[in-house]
Amino acid sequence: MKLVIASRNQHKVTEIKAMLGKIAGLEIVSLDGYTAPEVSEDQETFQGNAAKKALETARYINETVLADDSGLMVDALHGAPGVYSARYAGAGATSRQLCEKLLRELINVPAARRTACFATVLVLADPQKILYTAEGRCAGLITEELRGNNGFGYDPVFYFPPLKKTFAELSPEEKNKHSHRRRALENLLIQLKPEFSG
Ligand code: ITT
Repeated sequence: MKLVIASRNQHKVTEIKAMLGKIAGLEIVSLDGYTAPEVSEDQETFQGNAAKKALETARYINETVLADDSGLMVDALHGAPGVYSARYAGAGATSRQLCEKLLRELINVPAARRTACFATVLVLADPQKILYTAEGRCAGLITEELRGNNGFGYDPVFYFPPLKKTFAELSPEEKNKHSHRRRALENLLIQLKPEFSG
């Protein structure tokens, strides 16, 4: 089965390919080589945006696709930036700009109240309909400064207590073992299992 990852974010594509790449019977390809219009992410939930990205892209390119909508929810900010994670510091903001904006918003918030959670919703769709939906979450704390050079987005300020490091201090393999995206993919694979041997 061929699966096109309906994402313009190369970091996500790399992570998903690394995690799904070895499954027998699944050929994972990126959107490179397809002309597909950018889907406007105007829904209020990760689920809504992931479903929209998946179905619109599947219909346009006439392939089975996997879409990923993700974000960071910070408790002290009542769940922000949430579905606005990519645009929190304006269109086209860098990882550093996103992280610095978040740290400014949390400037007087003590360590105990800096709890946060990454979420990923994956939607698998063919041109006719949504086939499967899966979610994964990962809990952590927001640091007081940027730490580490790996990963992308908010990884430099997302401290993962079980490994005592930020996601940006983890190797790609370590992040892919524990991340919200990994957990969402595992939940998707549980549903897909009868269709694949690996
Ligand atoms: P596509 O919609 O094309 O997939 P995008 O980057 O716009 O790409 P989202 O709408 O899901 O994707 O935006 C999620 C943002 O949340 C993303 O741009 C990052 O800033 C952040 N984010 C998502 N997953 C992350 C992760 O694993 N580590 C760090 N930040 C992440």
